[in-house]
Parts: sequence; structure tokens; C-alpha cells
Amino acid sequence: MSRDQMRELQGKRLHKIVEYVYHHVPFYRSRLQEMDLTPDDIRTIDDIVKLPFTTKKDLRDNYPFGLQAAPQNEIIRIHASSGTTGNPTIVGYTRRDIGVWTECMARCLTAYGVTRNDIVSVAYGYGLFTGGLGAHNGVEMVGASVVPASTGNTEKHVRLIRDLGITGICCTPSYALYLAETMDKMGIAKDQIHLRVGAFGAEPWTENMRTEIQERLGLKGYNIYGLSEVMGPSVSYECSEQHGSHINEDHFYPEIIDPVTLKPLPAGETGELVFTTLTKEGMPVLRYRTRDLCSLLPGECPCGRTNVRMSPIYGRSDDMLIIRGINVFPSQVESVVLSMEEFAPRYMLVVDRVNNLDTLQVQVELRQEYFTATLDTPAAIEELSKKLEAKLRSVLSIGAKVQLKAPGTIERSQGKSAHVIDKRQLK
Ligand code: DLL
Repeated sequence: MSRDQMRELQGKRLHKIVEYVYHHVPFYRSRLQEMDLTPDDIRTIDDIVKLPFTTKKDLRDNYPFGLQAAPQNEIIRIHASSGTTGNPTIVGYTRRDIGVWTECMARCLTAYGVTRNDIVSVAYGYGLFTGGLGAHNGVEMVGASVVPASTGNTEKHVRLIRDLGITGICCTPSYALYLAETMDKMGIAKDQIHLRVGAFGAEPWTENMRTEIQERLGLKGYNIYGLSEVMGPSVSYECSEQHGSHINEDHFYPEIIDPVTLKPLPAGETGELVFTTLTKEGMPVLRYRTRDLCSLLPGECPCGRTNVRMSPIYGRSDDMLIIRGINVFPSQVESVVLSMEEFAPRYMLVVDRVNNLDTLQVQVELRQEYFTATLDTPAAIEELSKKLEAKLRSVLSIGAKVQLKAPGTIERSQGKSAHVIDKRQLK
């Protein structure tokens, strides 16, 4: 589809969705009325800037079904998004929503080169989390054989990967590394398995992590992005070029805004990603603020797809840490840790406040081969810690105390990994 055709389609769909929520969701109706807007004011996609934003707080305040547009007897699935505080976000899907989601997921898998000849295991959690069932439906639509492994039971999963000749895997990048570790422990070598493609997402990851996963599992790893409030996995996906992730923008319209002024930013600039669902029936959202920070990439993709690409997420406007006044993203620490061969990609930031001064400790696991060699001599521990501290200081612009840990001692996660313990209780 040409850009002009796409914009025309988006404009038509936007008008329809605004009309739909105006008549079906009292929350949106009163928001629009407060702004003196009616659906007739929204005619082209450029009119989107007139619309109000929606935030996670709006969803929580209207828990559980306040923003649902479709009647309950048309909702065929309900997911809930993980949240650390307050009410979870409840998202209901109509049959048509599940169909759109499934097709979007199939688009992702097809872009990764998955076909009906593949056997794909889905090791995102099945349940309230959208990862498991979302990926599952897409694999079935492509016609590949799906193995609903879910998380947990990792040794059994590794044996299945080997014995069934599984060729594709969908999981978080941190779980992919955990699988590789488990394979090592079980004495299963990379050439005994047939994985060739991985769909990794649900948490930020870096190029260094990609290289490591690809090397250890012998596959090509692709990014997949999404969020429950908008749909689930499949909002965007990498193609073979692996230069940004194509957004399924016929269904999810993206904008980048300045998170402080809330003004839209020009293409190419980094800011907060905002989505409007253009076709959703169950719980449509207008200008939902994701808090994810990234940019939309200008220009055409050599793969031939014309849908716009987004850069990797480099942080969130809300999990950003402010330590001694400096903005710190866990992903910055990760890139430093992974740039040094002594360390496994396992780390934890522990933030505290001592005598009114913020402190940052970075705990990081040594790789087995360095652990044996290093821990024998206190001088070597000291030297390695200092080396990492110097690198962290140059990247973060603040000092961090490093604590080296033995392999396997930082807690593993089977879903999204947590990288921060903030003990400051500033709220
Ligand atoms: O994580 C949906 C998903 C499942 C995506 C499986 C990909 C694969 P939520 O639990 O609602 O939904 O969390 C959404 O996770 O706003 C991002 O901050 C983060 N996230 C998701 N995918 C990526 C990614 C699912 N590829 C939140 N890169 C989003 C970086 C990601 N962050």
C-alpha cells in the first residue's frame, strides 16, 4: 500500500473509531464533549492531534470494564496486564479483535520467515499475559505446528526442542538466555538442536544480547513489540533487514510526542510512543501513552514493506531512574555489562539512599570460566570491579559500586526480567 493510500485508510478508520467510542464509552464521550469535539471534527488522520490522550491511570481509574466499548456478550477473551501497583488493566477482545490480532501476529511470523514447515514453541507465559495465547494463534494461522510450552519446566522444554526438531521459538530474550544456560547444564550442544528463528520481545533488549542469543542457540533473533492495552504482541515486528520494527499501522496508529509538553514530534525524533487503535471493538484506545521511548524511522525499508518502522525501545519515561539528579536507564548498564566478556548478561541495579545521598550498586554475574579464575585472587576481583566501575561511570555519568556475583546467583525470571531494586522509598 502506498503512503497516501495508508493515510487515507487510517483517516477513515479514525473517524469510525471516534464515532464508535463517542457512542459506546461514556468516558470518551465526556472527554470529547469537554473539548468541544464531535466525531465530525475528525475527518483525516491529521485531525488526530485534536483528540485527548489516554493514560494507564485512566484505565486503572475505570477498572475493570469502564473503557470497554463492546457489550459483555460480544467479548470472547479477557487478558490483564501485569502491574506492580494498583489495579491491573483489564482488556476485553471481541471475536473480530482476536481475528485482527491473529492476523497481525501471522504477519510478524511471516516476516521472520516462519512457514507451515516449521515447528514453533511458544514460551511466553500462557494465561492473563498476552504473550502466550497471542503468539500461539499467529503460529496456528501461519500453519506451522505450535508447541504451547509456556514458561517453567525448562529442562523438559529443552528436551522437546531437541527431540521434536523445533525450529522456531517465541519467548522473552532473557528466557532465551536461560534456555541456553539450561542446555549447557544438561550437556546439550547447539548442533544437537534445530532452532533457526526466534521471536523475542516483551522487554527491552540490546544488540549485544541478540548476538549472544544467536550465537548460543544457533538461530536468528527478531524483535517483536506490543502491549496489552493496545493488543498484545504483534504491534510491530522486525523484517529481514532488522533495521527497526514495522508497525501494523493499519490497525495501530503511532505518534511520537514530547513526554513533557505532550506536543507531537517530527519524524525521526525520539520521544514517547503513543498509539490509537483504529479497528478495535472490545477496548479501543485513543492516543494511549505507552511511556515507551523510541523514534519512528523515516525513509523506505529495502524489504518492500511500506508500513512505518520504530526504533528499538531504549527506555521508558516512567522506569527511568533518577539517581543524584541524573537519568539512568537499566539498558545503559546492560550494554556496558555485555560489552565485557567476563560477565554473563545477568545484572541488578540496587538503588538506595544513605545520608541523603543516592547510591547505585550494580550486581553482575561472572561467567563460569572467569569465575573460577577470578575469585581465587582478591586482587583480580578488585581489578575487574574497578574496570567495570570505570566503564559504568563514563556511560552513566555517575559512580556505581560493582558487586561481582557467582554464576547462577542473580534470580532468574521466566517472564520479563526485573533489573532494578529501588530501596529509596521516595514516593
Ligand atoms: O509484553 C506484549 C508482548 C508479549 C510483546 C510478547 C512482545 C512479546 P505488556 O505486558 O502489556 O505486553 O507489556 C508491554 O513491555 O510497553 C514495553 O515497555 C515492553 N515491551 C514489549 N515488547 C518490547 C520489545 C507485552 N520488543 C510493555 N522491546 C511495553 C522493548 C518491549 N520493550
